[in-house]
Amino acid sequence: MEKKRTLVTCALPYANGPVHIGHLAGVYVPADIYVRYLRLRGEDVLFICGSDEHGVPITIKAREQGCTPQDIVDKYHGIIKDSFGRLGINFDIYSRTTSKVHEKNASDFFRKLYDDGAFITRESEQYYDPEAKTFLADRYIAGTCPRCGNPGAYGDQCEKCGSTLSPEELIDPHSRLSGATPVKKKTTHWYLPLDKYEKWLSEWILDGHKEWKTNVYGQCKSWIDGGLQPRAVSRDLDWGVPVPVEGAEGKVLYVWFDAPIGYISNTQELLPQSWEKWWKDADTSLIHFIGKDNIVFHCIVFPSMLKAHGGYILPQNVPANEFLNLEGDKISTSRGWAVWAHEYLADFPGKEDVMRYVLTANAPETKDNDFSWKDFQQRNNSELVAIFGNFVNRAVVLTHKYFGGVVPACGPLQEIDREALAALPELRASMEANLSAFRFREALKDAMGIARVGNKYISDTEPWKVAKTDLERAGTILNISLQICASLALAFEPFTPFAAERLREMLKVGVDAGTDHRSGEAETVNTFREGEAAALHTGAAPSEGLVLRWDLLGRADILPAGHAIGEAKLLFEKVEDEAIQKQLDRLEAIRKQLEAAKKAEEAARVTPQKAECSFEDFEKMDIRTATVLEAERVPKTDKLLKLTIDTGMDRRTIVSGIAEFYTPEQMLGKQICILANLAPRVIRGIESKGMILMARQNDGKMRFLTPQEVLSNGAQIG
Ligand code: B3M
Ligand code: ZN
Repeated sequence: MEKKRTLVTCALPYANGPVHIGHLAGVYVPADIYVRYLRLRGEDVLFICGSDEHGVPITIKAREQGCTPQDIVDKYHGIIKDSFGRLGINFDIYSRTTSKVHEKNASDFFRKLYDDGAFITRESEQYYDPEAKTFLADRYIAGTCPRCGNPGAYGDQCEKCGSTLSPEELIDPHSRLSGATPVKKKTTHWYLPLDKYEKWLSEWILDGHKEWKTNVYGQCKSWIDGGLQPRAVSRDLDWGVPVPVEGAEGKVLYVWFDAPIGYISNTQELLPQSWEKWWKDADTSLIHFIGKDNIVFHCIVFPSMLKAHGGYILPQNVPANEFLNLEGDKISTSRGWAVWAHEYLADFPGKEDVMRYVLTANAPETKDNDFSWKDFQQRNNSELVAIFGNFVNRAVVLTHKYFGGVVPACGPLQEIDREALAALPELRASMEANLSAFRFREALKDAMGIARVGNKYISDTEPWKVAKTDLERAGTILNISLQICASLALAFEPFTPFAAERLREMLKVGVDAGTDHRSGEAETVNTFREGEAAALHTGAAPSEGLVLRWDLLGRADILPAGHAIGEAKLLFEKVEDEAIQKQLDRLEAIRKQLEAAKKAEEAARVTPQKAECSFEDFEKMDIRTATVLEAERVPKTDKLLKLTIDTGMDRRTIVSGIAEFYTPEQMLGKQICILANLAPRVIRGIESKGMILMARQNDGKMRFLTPQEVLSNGAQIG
């Protein structure tokens, strides 16, 4: 029988920064779990990813850092690829959208749609930098945010208040390239008329894929119900895949047009001869793992592109996740509020599985979820160490102690044995249902359920006591315990592959890890595990001996009596308080920095302009220079100073609420500006005639105004 064939893709991360735990939890860990599970079942799976190396943010980062976009993507592609590899996220290929294969493939894809008349062209007015002589992406325009006054808002978004903006809305817009004021200039682009695909999309998704996750289905429905518009698929930019059409100089494919084609290109790069069966054969089921912000591109835009092109299969499912927060706050790359994969790997060597476990246990599958370091420690210490690790350790150590490291024979079963064994197939069935429905949190609970069953069983049966009086019975208990260990080696292989491998070494069993699809192919250039002679995926299946396959999970006869097992090894180690405190301190330092930056911003923020006043209104005010002759605090107040001033016209008293900002001594002899004709008021029993003009910052800080050089008192201002 032909094996079931599944093509799994993960969103191609932008190579303008490293990946963080939000990416891992939302996309890469669940995808890897799914792939490992299918492979254990013996299915044929191809797992494709790579870096997304085009788009405006990469060009901006390059400009900020004074290097080329290629330098940026080279750097981050390396970091990202390395992190995935070390976390055991075993793509068959991790390539990049700057590869030659992709450039040609994306270009050909566009050209076919172009030749088939699938695009429409539209002329529009875009912002143009007359000094730098280039069109400006919205991101390249900066100005003041009309909502919050942030002077550094961008033409697409204000990062301070989160508003989505258009360049038209910015106050005082200027080019980030030259500082020049942008002008509008006509330009022509190609558009994919999504409106033409509306009916088809509605039938395919809304009628045909009601089984998709509700968050995904719901987003698709609201896009489709809202009415689809043509989408531009090209940009005026010098970084990207050139538009392969005459007269399109200076234009590249829009990054969201070329990136998903990257999935196809990377498959071609890996399997130059057999890639088509993965993309064009209706028997292949295509699954895209993505974050929720990518839903429209994977469910609406890319399928429309594939449909327009023809010949390609469409995604069978798009199990998009929601977002992960960090210690209660939104993860943000620009604010540095994140746990970076490569930093985690450096800080917690050997604990790749722990992060995989915790991110799965808290996966934001149905709603946004939170990662906290305390929870990380707690899950490691009281679940992985205390339950899973503890159980396995007891079973293996006792087998060595009483049976010389050989699986003892299983004697007659007692009720307690039957109960433990009966729980396993149930948990397996539940795991299968959850895994195939992309409910990885629940599936992990089931796997942990198996460890709980084992741990309780060995605690309740106490083989270390029984062995003293009834070795045969102790043998039965340990036989059953070891069978449960073997089930755990299977159940945890998708979730914690490194621990599963250590467990297999302890049990001296192998695993059938799937096919190397490259055999029989021409040598490929960029396989994920470059230079590694070992088989792909989860470790080579041993040529002889016991080999675990998914269908053995839950059985009572996985390990035959007489099978020699290996030495006990620790599956997990405790995470100490100090390690957690170090992480919390790091985050606290970031929080403080962010707060300080926020304060500074608030201080710089401009309050909105007051309602218009007439010249006549203004003329009523008599504003003049004056000099402070005497200054003293008003008794029993914190804020008030009593000032005697020379106005050039008279000596008078003004009571002013500036004691928080100036001592009486600081005011003495200073030339200031006053509103001279303000109606007198009695403040704390003192008659105050006039008002000192003060500039007040948004954070409340105040400074008096003083002429640039000393003037005669009574000089009129206006
Ligand atoms: N690079 C966006 C993202 O990482 C984008 C995904 C492309 S998938 C084809 O959110
Ligand atoms: Zn704003």
